[in-house]
Amino acid sequence: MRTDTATGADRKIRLADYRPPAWMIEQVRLDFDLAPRATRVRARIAFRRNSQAEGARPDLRLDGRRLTFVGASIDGAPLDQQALSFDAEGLTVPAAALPGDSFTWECETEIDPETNTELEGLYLSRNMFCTQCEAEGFRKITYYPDRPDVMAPFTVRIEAAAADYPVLLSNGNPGATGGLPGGRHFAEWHDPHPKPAYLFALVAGELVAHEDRFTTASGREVELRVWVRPGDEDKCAYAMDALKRSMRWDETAYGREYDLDVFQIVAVDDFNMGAMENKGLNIFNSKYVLASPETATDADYERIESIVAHEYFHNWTGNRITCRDWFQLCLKEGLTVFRDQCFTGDERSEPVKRIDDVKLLRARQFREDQGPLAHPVRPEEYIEINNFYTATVYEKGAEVIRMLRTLVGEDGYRKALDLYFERHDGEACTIEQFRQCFEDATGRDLSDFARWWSQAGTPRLSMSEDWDGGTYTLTLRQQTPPTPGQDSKAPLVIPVATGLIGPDGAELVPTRVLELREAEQAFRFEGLPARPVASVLRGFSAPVTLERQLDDATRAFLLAHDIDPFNRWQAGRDYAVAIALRLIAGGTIPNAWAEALGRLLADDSLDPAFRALALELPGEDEMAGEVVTRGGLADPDAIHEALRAMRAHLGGALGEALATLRARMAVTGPYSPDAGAAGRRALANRCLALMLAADTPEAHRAAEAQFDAADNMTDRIAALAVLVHADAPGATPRLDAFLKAWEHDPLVLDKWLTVQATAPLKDAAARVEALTGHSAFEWKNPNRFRALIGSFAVGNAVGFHAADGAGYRLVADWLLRLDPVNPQTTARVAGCFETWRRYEPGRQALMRAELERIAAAPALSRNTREIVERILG
Ligand code: 0A1
Ligand code: ZN
Repeated sequence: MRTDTATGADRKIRLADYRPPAWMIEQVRLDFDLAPRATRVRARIAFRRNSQAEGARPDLRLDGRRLTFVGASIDGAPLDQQALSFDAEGLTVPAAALPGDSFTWECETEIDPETNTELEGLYLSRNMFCTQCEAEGFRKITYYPDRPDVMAPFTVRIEAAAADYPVLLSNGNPGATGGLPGGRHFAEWHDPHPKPAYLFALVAGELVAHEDRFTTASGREVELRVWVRPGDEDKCAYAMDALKRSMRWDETAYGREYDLDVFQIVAVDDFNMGAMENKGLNIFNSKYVLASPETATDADYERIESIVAHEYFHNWTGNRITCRDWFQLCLKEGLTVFRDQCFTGDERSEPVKRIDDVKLLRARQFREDQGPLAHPVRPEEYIEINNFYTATVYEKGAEVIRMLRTLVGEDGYRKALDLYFERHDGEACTIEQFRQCFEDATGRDLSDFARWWSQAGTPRLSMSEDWDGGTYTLTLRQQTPPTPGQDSKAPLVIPVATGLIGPDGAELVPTRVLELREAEQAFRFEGLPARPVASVLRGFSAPVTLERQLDDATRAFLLAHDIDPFNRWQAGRDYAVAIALRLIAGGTIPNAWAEALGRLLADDSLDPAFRALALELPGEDEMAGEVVTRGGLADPDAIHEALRAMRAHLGGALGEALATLRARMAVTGPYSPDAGAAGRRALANRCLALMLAADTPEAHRAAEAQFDAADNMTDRIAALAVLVHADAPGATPRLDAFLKAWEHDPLVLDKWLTVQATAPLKDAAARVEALTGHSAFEWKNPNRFRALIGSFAVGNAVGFHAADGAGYRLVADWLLRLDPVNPQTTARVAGCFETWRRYEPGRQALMRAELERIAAAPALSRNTREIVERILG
């Protein structure tokens, strides 16, 4: 890692060094003259000295990267270029050249969107101009104080060739439009809400709108538009529907209305992330907008719904109230993820959503928190901010908000949020200001709770129980292992939702939130008629690992009786983990396991979506974590073999029941992505996968027939996946047919690539290598790269961890190739190496060698260097 003395590009930025901006902005006017190789940007910015900053008049420091400076003036007087000092990160106008405490800066720059492959700033995606300014992309458009605590209203004028770019969009409300000589035209936009530069957006291209309207609770009429390429207009209805439901939900659940005359979403094909909440003009990865039954799965529909909601909810949590600095990123992201999780829970099934979210949290965030990339929800330093859009900031950030709600109750939570919106509307805030709203609204002291934002690592919760014939005592202990830069940890405030179940399965003591504040604390439950079975951490009330020794019978008891759906699912998961660990250690599978799952399967009072989750085995990565938690080192082959044997066992033991249930779950009538139908398909397809694990001819025939007859992508891709992953004879002709049917649709081709990249086969690396030569693999597109290389690296333990190192090598080769083109996506995918210390010495050495090879690359980007060097430690 570069040391503290590093300067320029690799400098560490620290929260402790935060200083208020010296200059604020009253108004911004931007004029764009669009051309692929040479876009001209004229910025007219009214600066005013920040009254908070004292002392002599400061210099004017403006961020700027890869800009061609054309000229500048202050209050209309041209500046001599010699009067400005330029460096790789921007320019400085010395205080002596500034006329007073307020002035207008005008500057013209030229940029080259066509060669901008990093997809940050203004770039071209299939001949469409679009922007991505979060976190620091605006400085690639013009010189500007590119920091979130400088907020201003923007007026934008866009001029371009009318034939090539008929649609011209920016933030806010539309203004004048018109034709110009030479086949050009223009459009103006005005955004009255002061915003930081990271929320700026511009789009220009050949687009068509799917239109609708929304009337807000107070009667404001809003025009809604989802913009896509011609030909995709029949794939936007679901995104639009999700948008309208989100708008209504934010009014009902938070009292938050939309605040402009138009709300627009644009789908773009080349995008580093999922989507971006630019004020009034959200830009989306097309993967999270476009859906039709033939091209999108149930999971895609649900993702579209939640991302549309997430970006929309940012309008209040992120845009109207933004972050003071990037260390406060969780202020908008944790809160907005929590809000979108609740939305999905309300729109679909709350318990199923909670289980899905916890699975994701454990797979991504626990993995991060327990490895070399661990950092607090609010980090204290960074080199490249784009590397901190992490599962910890997002998902653990959301868990912190959820815990707050649990601690202060629904009413307290709503009062605190109302106060937050009222007190801080239009401001750039900190976590402390957010916390203060909770303290003021509820009267609670949350100073100890605040450690959740500053202390990294996943706490381990252990428990012991005592029963004296009438009183049950639960003793809870917490301990957080050290993380990089944080050797010793203090106890956290942990809400542990707990219920007690009687021996007959009935609820003895309903859920109560135990507040664990100390390293160890005992909780007594008196006057009980019989020794209870405790259901601890119901609803996963805190992001901790619960260490609990249970026998199989108690796990089966909880799986059968717990009224808390999350813990019911968890009991099944723990049961499966215990069996896998036993198998790895040379043990056998008890028959009672399949019997317990068989009973659950047959229980039609249970939501099919829940049953589908309960039938799913832990993943290989999760198992590696379990092995390490118990002090071992993971052997990927042994883990894979154990899980394979368990699936085959279930497929054999439950064969008939699976076939019958699958048939009963068949959905009739036209496809609908609603949660009920999706749950039935999920259960039917889980049955199919287990049937295939038993490798019977009937199972193969069933999968082939399902693929051949499917009228929707969910069933088609599920059948294809089981065939391809089993290397079944029926796989190749169907892969070919799929390719032929969908070769014109890149988003569907991503599925074709991923299905093959995740096949757990011995020669997986060679297969993926071969696919990198396929014309479907346009590797500079982030979706394609993630679909093949990314999903191989994190979704194919057999291939990635191949004992000869071929998987690691393949991924490292491709990371090195992508890095100069797109550092942001490279750095994200490089996170696949973060678990290297979990594995047996042979794998460790191989992974380490690849990491060192990447680190040694001469012109490695700052993004990838930071990640790889932190992983190496
Ligand atoms: N704020 C967006 C995600 C996002 C973050 C960074 C980006 O570029 C570095 C792009 C998008 C969200 O939370 O949806
Ligand atoms: Zn977000």
